[in-house]
Amino acid sequence: MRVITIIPTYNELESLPLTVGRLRTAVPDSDVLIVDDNSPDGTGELADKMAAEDSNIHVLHRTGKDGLGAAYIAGFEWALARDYDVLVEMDADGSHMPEQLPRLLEASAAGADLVIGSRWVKGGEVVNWPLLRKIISRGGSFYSRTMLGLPLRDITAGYRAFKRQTLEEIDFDAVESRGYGFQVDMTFRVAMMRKRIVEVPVTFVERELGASKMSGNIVFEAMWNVTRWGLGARWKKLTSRK
Ligand SMILES: Nc1nc2c(ncn2[C@@H]2O[C@H](COP(=O)(O)OP(=O)(O)OP(=O)(O)O)[C@@H](O)[C@H]2O)c(=O)[nH]1
Ligand SMILES: [Mg+2]
Repeated sequence: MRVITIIPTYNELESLPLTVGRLRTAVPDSDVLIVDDNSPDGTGELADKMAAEDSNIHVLHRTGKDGLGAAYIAGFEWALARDYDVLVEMDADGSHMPEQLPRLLEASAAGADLVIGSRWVKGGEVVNWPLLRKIISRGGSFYSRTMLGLPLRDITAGYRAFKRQTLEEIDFDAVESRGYGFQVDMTFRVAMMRKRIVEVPVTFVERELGASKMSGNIVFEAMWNVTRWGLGARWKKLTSRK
C-alpha cells in the first residue's frame, strides 16, 4: 500500500517542519506532498529545502492563496498521476497528530473507502479549544448531519484517508467549495457514491504556532452550501417518487 500525506500550507513556517518531522518518524512509509500557495512568510522555500534533503518529500507550488479545497484538489491530482493507493489529508499546524495516522491507515486497509479522524466519536477529543469553538464545531456537524442525512459525527474534520479509487470517481470540477465546506462537500459526495465511510477517534490539538485562516465567511459558506445540498437532495427524492 503506497501512502502519501498531503499537507496544504499558507504561512506555516514554524509549524511545518515540526509536523513533517513527526510524520516522517511516525509513518516513515508515507511520502509527503506539501501544497503551498506562495506563502509570503517563505514556507514554500522551506518546503523546497526539506524536499532537497529527503527524497520522500515533494512540493507543489501554486501562485497565490486560493483556499484549502483548491489546494487539496491540486494535491490529489498530483498524487493520482502517480502510483499512490491511499491519499491522506493533514493540516500543517499540528492539530492532526501524525502519531495517530496508523489508526487511519488501519481502517483504510480494513476496507474503508474514506476514513475520517473524528473528534466527536467515543475516544475522540479536542485539546485547547474554548467552549464556544467546541459548540460551533459540534453544532456545525450536527446541522450538516441532519440536513444531509449522514450518520456521521464529525463531517467537517480535515484529518482523512481516501482510497485512490474513491477520489478517482469524484469529478473535481464539480466541487465548488473552496474553503472550510470542502470537507463537507467531499463527505457528501463519497456518501452519495454509497462508499464505506469509517470514523476513527483522534485527538485534535489546537494550533500553538502561527495564525488561523478560519473566518466567519468560510463558516457561512459551509453552512449555506449544506442547506442548499440538503434541500436539493430532499427535493430530488420527492420529485423522483411516482
Ligand atoms: N495551500 C493553502 N493552504 C491553506 C489555505 N488556507 C489554509 N491552509 C492550510 O490548511 C490547514 C488548515 O488551516 P487552519 O488555518 O489551521 O484552519 P483551521 O484548522 O480551520 O483553523 P485553526 O487551526 O484555528 O487555525 C493549514 O495547514 C493551513 O496552512 C490556502 O488558501 N491555501
Ligand atoms: Mg488548524
